[in-house]
Formats: sequence, structure tokens, C-alpha cells
Amino acid sequence: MEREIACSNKDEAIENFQFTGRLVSEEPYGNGHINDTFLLVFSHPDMENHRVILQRMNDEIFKNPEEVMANIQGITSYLKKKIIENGGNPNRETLNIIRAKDGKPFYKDSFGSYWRAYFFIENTICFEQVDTPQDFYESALAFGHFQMLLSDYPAESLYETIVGFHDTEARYHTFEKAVEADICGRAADVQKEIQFVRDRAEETKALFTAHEEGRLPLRVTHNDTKLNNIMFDDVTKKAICVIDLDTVMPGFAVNDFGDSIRFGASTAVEDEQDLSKVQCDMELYERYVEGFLEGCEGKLIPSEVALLPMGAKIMTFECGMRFLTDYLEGDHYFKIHREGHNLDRCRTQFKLVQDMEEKWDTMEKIVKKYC
Ligand code: ADP
Ligand code: GN1
Ligand code: MG
Repeated sequence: MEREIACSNKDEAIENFQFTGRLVSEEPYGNGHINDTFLLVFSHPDMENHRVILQRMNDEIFKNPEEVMANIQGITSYLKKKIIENGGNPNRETLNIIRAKDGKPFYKDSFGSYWRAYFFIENTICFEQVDTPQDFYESALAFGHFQMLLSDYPAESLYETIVGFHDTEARYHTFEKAVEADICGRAADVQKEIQFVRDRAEETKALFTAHEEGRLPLRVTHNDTKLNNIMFDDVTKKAICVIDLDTVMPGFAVNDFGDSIRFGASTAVEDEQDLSKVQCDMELYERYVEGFLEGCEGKLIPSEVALLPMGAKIMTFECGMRFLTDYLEGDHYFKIHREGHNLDRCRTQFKLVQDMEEKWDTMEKIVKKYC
């Protein structure tokens, strides 16, 4: 089920980065849904074996990989300066790009595929599911802090790497087109899920309306704040580095909050097939509210804080709708590893949305407690 990567040349890419030493192993790595990630190990007579992350960028999704890398270069250099000013370790607390031999932050192979490389962040772990509430709190602090570090970043210098990435209403229209086209003949079997989306069509406008009314400012945000986009120190268990910077763009803070909740506050993994296991855990939610607001250091405005529950619900709904759209369109966007994988993912998200609707008062009360 893995998307073919035949139209690219990994060996050519490896040859063309400024790597040191002899390549001793390479293997596919991680659980990202978008890029093709590899772990490479190099040996060198004068140093210990060292590891790097090599990624083939997904240029069907990121139409302009050079702009993505220009953003990442700008952001990581800026973060490095801030981390040093704050007495941190810039080698561990931000991604560090390894340049290609021609000095560029990417390599374009002879098939036209784009590759990039980062130093592997050693002595870290990455979670697919929350282990303890404390870990989740740590991730909240880090994502909040990440946003605050970038609060003075020149937003106008950032390219919009995916147009309308979290424009939920536009995504709803795309969804309706997919239902109408029904190119795989799958719509008849997912009527319940289609209706679930349609019943909430009006809500897809909620955040943009709040923005137009001045209640929700645009900020530089990460836009893909799931738990496996953050690295934890394996000894201290502190969340030390925010990764996967492809979608750092102007956006809404409540979406960064919300995406973390939909993934990390769930009692099950994103593709769980037994929906009885899927709920939005209010203890985890509360820890995240606490950590995120603390990490944001009081910079969010009150009307924005009040929209945190809505961010959680909309991001979960949007993500479920995106999985369903991809299922209807033949699974061309998110990597799948089994038949119906995107439908399973969609169902967990909708189960979470429903659960949030039932727990709405509690979700709002928790937010008020930390204002
Ligand atoms: P995707 O966009 O496909 O999600 P990511 O950039 O998030 O790709 O990378 C996929 C996974 O690879 C991450 O979840 C993480 O486990 C691992 N990873 C990525 N970059 C690094 C790095 N610099 N050091 C250690 N692990 C990394
Ligand atoms: C993708 O890249 P990754 O796997 O961290 C997706 C997110 C979705 C997420 C769902 C660029 O994130 O928007 O919320 O899958 N990233 C992109 O798990 O579309
Ligand atoms: Mg990722």
C-alpha cells in the first residue's frame, strides 16, 4: 500500500548531501503520513557512528518544495538564535538542516524528486500515543512555547505551503465534490459518515467568522501539532524539539491547540478500529489546556482562549472529513497501510467529535479555570 517511490533516486540523493563518513545502513523510518522518511547511519574512523534523517518530500502535496525549504531554513535559523539567547541547546531544540553539496537546503534528483536531510536528534523518543498525562502536558508546553518563540517572526516572509490548509469551509466544499464525483464508487457505503459531515456543515465557518469579527488573530502557527511531531528527551521526558515544520504558516493558535487534542487526548490511536475504545479524555484535555496556555505565556487574547474548545472540535472534524474525502478519492493523499485505512481514521475522528459534543460544557469549564 506504500506509495511508489520509484520515480526518485535515493542513492543519487545520498551521494549529493554533505554527509560525513561511510553509509552503513538505511531504513524507512517513523509513522508520518506525508513524506518518505529514512534513517541513515554513517560510520567514520574519527567519530562514533552518527545518524541522519533523509526525507523525500511529498511534492504532490507540497507543490513548491523549494518554498517549503525556504520557510524551514528561515524558521530554524531564527529559532536557533532564540534558543541560544535563552541558554538552550540549538542542536537538540530545533531541526538542523544538512545541506546538499551545492549548498542548497534540498537536493532535486534526476527524476525531479526533492530530498532533504536533518541531523537525527539523538537520545529522544517520539510518541504515537500519550504515555502519561505529564508527557502530554510537556508537549503542550513545547507547542505553546514554539508559537511564542515565533510570535515576532516576519509572517509576510513565509510562503503558504498548502493553500487553505485549515480553511475548513473550503475543505467541506472539496468533500462535497468528492461525494458527487464518487470516483471509486465508495459513497454508498459511507452514507452515515457523509451525513455526519453534512449535519455540521455550518460549523465549518466558525473560526473564519471569529477571525473576521476580530476575535481570533492570525499568528505564525505550526498547523500540524500531533504528538509524533515532537521529540522528547529520553531521560528527562521533557518535550525538547518541535519537528515537521512543513506547514508553519500564518494560522490560528486554536488550531494548533485543537490538532494536539484530537490526536493526543484520544484514548485510542488515530486508526483504531474498535470505536468503543475511542474517547476524548478530559484529564488529558485539561493537562493540555494548562500546558499550552503556560507555554503561550499569556499572549493569547481572551476571546481566543475562549475558542480553544472550538479549535479542538473543528480540527478533529476537519481531519475526519479530510480522511473521508481521501477515502472517497481513492487514498491519494494520506499514506495507507491497509484497505479502508482512511475510513477507519475518519471514524475515530467522528467518534471524538461526537464525544466532544457530549462533553462540551466540561471542555468550556476547564478552559475557564485556566484563564
Ligand atoms: P511526515 O510529514 O511524513 O509526518 P515527519 O517530518 O514528521 O514526516 O517525520 C516522520 C517521523 O520521523 C517523525 O514522527 C519522527 O519520528 C521522525 N523524525 C523526523 N525528523 C527527525 C529528526 N531530526 N530526528 C529524529 N527523528 C526524526
Ligand atoms: C498529516 O505529516 P503528518 O503525518 O504529521 C497531515 C496533517 C493531519 C495528519 C493526520 C501536511 O500529518 O494535516 O492532521 O496527517 N499533514 C499534512 O494524522 O497534510
Ligand atoms: Mg509528522
